[in-house]
Order: sequence, then C-alpha cells, then structure tokens
Amino acid sequence: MSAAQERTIEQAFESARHTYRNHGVDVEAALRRLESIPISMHCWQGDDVAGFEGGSLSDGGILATGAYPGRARDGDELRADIDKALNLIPGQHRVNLHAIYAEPTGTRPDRDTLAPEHFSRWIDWAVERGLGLDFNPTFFSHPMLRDGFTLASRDEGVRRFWIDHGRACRRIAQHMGSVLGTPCINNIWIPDGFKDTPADRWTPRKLLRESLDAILEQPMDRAHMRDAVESKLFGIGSESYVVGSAEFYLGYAVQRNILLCLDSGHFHPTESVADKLSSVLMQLDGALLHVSRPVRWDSDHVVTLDEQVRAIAGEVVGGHCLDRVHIGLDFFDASINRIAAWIIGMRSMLKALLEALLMPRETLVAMEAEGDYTGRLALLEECRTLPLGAVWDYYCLRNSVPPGLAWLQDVRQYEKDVLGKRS
Ligand code: RNT
Ligand code: ZN
Repeated sequence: MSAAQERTIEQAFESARHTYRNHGVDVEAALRRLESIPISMHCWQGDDVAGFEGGSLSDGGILATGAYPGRARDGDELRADIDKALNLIPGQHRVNLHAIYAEPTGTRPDRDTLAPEHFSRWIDWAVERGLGLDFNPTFFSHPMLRDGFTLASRDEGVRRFWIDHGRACRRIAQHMGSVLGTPCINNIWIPDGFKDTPADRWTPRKLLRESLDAILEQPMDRAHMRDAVESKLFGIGSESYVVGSAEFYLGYAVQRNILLCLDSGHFHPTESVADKLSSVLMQLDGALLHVSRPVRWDSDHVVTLDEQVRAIAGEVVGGHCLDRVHIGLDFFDASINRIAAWIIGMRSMLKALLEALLMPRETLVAMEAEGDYTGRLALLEECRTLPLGAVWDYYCLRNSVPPGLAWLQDVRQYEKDVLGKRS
C-alpha cells in the first residue's frame, strides 16, 4: 500500500466521519467497540469438513460440494491456512474446532475416548497466538452413526458410544478454556432424524433428552466451558423429521440454563434469526450464532453482507447483547479458494457489525417511541447509503490488514506458493 493510497483512505474516512457525526454517531467509539468483538472462525471450511481420522465416510446430512485444489490435509496445513486467513482479517478472533481434528500420537483413539492431550498441538498453537478456542463433538461421519441416529438411537450401545463422546468433548473443552483463559463453547449438533414420515415422533426425543442429560451430568466450570445445543429443520436424509428441532432445544436450553445455538440455515426460509434473539434471550443467559448463508436450503454458502447477516448484526449490537451472544461462522464451500472463503465470510460479518455500530440508533428508537414511523423508515433507508466502506477501509488500515480487495492478491500468491503444491 503506497503512502498516496493510505492518504486517500484517510481523507475518505475524515469525510465519512463527518457524515456520521451529522447523524449523531461517534465513529471512533464504534471502531473501538468493533476491535473488541471476537468472531469464532470455524476450522472446517479449510478441509471441507473432512477431519483427520482418515476415513472417507462423509455422512450425517452435511455435504461440502466442489473440488477446488489445495484442501488442508493435516493439522499443520490447516493451522498454516488459518494463520494466513487471520492475518488478513482485522481484529483478534477465535477458532472453532471439531472432534475430528484431533491429532493423537500413536494409535488413534476412537471418539468415545478422546482426551485433551489429543488436541495439544491446537492448544499450543492457540496459546502462542493468544487465540480463544471453541469446540464441537462430531456426531457424524462415523460408523457408529447407525441408520441416521446417534444420541437418539434406539440401540443402547450406539447411544452409549455417543454419550461417551459427548462427555469426552466437554472435558476437552473445559481443558481448552482453562489453559487459554477464555471459556470454550462446546456445541452439540446431531444429525438424527428420518428421511420419511415417522410413526413415532416421541421416542427419539425422549431418548435424546436422556442422552443429553447423561452428557451434561458432570458439572463443569462455566468460566472455562459453556454448553450449547443446535437445532435443525431438516438435513439430507432427515427431510421428514429431525429429533433435535428448534422447540426441543429451546425448551431444553431454558431448562438446563445452557446456550442455544441458532444457525441461520436451520429455519424455514422466511424465519429470521435476527428476530429470534430478543425472544430467546428473554429466558436464556446467552446464545451462540452459527452465521451461515442458506441459498434455497441449508446450503452453507460463504457468508456475505446480505440482508440476513445485517439484520443479525443489527440485533446483537442494537439489543446490547454482544456480551451474551457468541458469534461463530458455519459454512463450507469446496468450490472456491478456501482461505478466501474464510476471509470473505469473516470480513462480511465484521462489516455487518460495523454497520450496526454506526447506526443512528438513538434517533431511530426515539422516532419509533414517538410514533414517527415515517421518519424511522426514511432514516433507515438513508442509512443504507452512508459511507460504510470508507470507515471499513480505514479500520483495516489501522489494524494493519489490507483494505478493500487488496487481500486477494495475497491469497492468490499463497495459492501459488503453498496450496498449489498440495496434491
Ligand atoms: C450442521 C450444523 C453443524 C455443522 C458443523 C460442522 O447442519 O450446522 O453446526 O455445520 O458442526
Ligand atoms: Zn451450524
């Protein structure tokens, strides 16, 4: 970046700051706030949710499509790719792992006997970089996923295996959180469900409740780990019935006082996750977000600055619940450069938060309170064309990452030097 380009960005920022100030918005305060918001970047975009277990079994109704070259094949490659991405994203963030990314030395333990030491390489790496970690048990892509069922299976042996996996993962999360000094969120998502019309919707849900109770039995220190549960509407192979539905987990999270995970691809297309936040947070301490981009279905496209993401950011910021809502991303696109996918998704989420922080919220709320809905609509519409891009570029500059599209060149170079050499 030349000195002249930097000056142009600074000038545009000065002018933007002026514009926002005229709307009563303190841009400096917004930038400081944005700097303090960590986004949990999901490791699984880097390898198409394959993991390191070596099996080729991709199961459980989630599917990465595409065959773009350069997928990370082991922990060293995945960490190098994550490093590359994080270097091009402003701010200090977190990394979200799954149990399939264990790196045991010697014989590989099965998932029910995983332990913290199997993640020591991830933990050392996170310590070195000052990164927080989040975690997920992996209830898919495994032979013990029987006929589409895990924790809700009618087979006691199957349930037992997955309960032990769930327990092991909570211990791993607790360890990660205590070493890193920031609570590790351990999110449970299971694929269980029926392809076709069930005759009995009750038994699997009873079994799921029992299994979850067994997993959560052991009390853990909330300063080190937090439990979350993630619902789903349908999946590939569970089109007619999903055991862990939205209502099931909402009730369960309230009853157990744990976090509810809202994935933006897991609801009917006209439902709004943004709207759900103020409802669920009436009863719950906190929520976890899996920000995703469903295209016609739960397709897990790369997050972009679309209406849904902007609405979510608007609610989290406007509802003053940044400390209660943990923001994570969840998408996996194997048809484009995977590092670019992370960067586009993370930067879009941050732009959405910045936009929300720059809203003349007090004015809007005052208009609403006075019944001035005309003014509210007019101002909201005006906000769409405020100079967000100028503030964003300046934010990148001051956080020493490339503004605008300048990061892409860097990623293309890495593709040439590193990704292109992977077979
Ligand atoms: C699946 C859920 C779940 C997974 C990840 C890999 O529909 O969204 O969160 O995407 O755990
Ligand atoms: Zn998800």
